Amino acid sequence: MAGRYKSPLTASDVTPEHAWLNRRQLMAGAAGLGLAGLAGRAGAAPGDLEPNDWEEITSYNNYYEFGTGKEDPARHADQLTIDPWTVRIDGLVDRPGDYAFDDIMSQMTIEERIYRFRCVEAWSMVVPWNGFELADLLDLAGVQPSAKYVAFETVLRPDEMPGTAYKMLDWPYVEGLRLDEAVHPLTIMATGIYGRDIPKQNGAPLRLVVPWKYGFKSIKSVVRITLTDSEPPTAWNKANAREYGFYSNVNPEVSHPRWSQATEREIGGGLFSPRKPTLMFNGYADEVASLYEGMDLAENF
Ligand SMILES: Nc1nc2c(c(=O)[nH]1)N[C@H]1C(S)=C(S)[C@@H](COP(=O)(O)O)O[C@H]1N2
Ligand SMILES: [Mo]
Repeated sequence: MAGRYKSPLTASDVTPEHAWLNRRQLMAGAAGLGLAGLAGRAGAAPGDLEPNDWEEITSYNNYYEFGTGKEDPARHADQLTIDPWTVRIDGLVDRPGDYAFDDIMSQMTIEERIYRFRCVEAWSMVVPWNGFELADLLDLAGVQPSAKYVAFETVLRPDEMPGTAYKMLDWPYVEGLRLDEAVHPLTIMATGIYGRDIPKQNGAPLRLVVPWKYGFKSIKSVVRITLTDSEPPTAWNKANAREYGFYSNVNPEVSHPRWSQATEREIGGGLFSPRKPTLMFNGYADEVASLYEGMDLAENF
């Protein structure tokens, strides 16, 4: 596996909220290599990543299982039971089974990753996630050589998820990555924000974060991860294949059929702040462009 990506900035550089490290996020790190992942570190990337504040990140959300309004998840997601939680890892793996969230956490190294987050709706934030590399979780289960894709599934509990009464999407919410995307060191399972447990509206207790793809790829509250040899179906592609492709890499040159993706509105930027140019692969081209060498990115959108 490739070397660990070093986060360009840590939240401590820019905000006092970093002081909030709760027990679960801390102990998980302490069990592995450690707190190195939480400490400040130098890096090579642009230094313009100022994280959004806690309030913005946790009150403006997309989580359709709790409703389609941006305030619905913060209002309704407290109904979701997240303890106990298990993730079934199955398909083309050596050790399929139900992995308890706490057991996973005790074996993972929690790091802080400050990532740009770009929704397909053309707004963006910067989020200081805590989490671990998906590759490390997949190593627990032992990926078999025949595996080529990874499929993900969100919990489906109609009693706790009022939005699922409406067939906005074909529940449960599902997503997928190619295996090389899944094991890329930028791809994480996020378990925290600002050192606190990730709030339910953001996908507690663990959600995927793939920073170079549109936000909908970053599936929340994951209960199942399946290694497969063929491209898995994805919720938004099933809903509208013309508008939402399997890859959904952030690309300012490929417009959504109904709007341009060339620029984005920064959440928290204020009413009169100018739109920001959207960057190829959301600013992570140096790290990930090679994954798509030789591919037509307009065709494979
Ligand atoms: N299960 C599930 N995952 C989901 C969604 C959803 O509706 N259900 N919305 C997606 C979309 S469109 C975006 S932009 C991000 C939003 O993440 P955030 O609320 O933490 O900012 O979650 C993604 N993951
Ligand atoms: Mo989104």
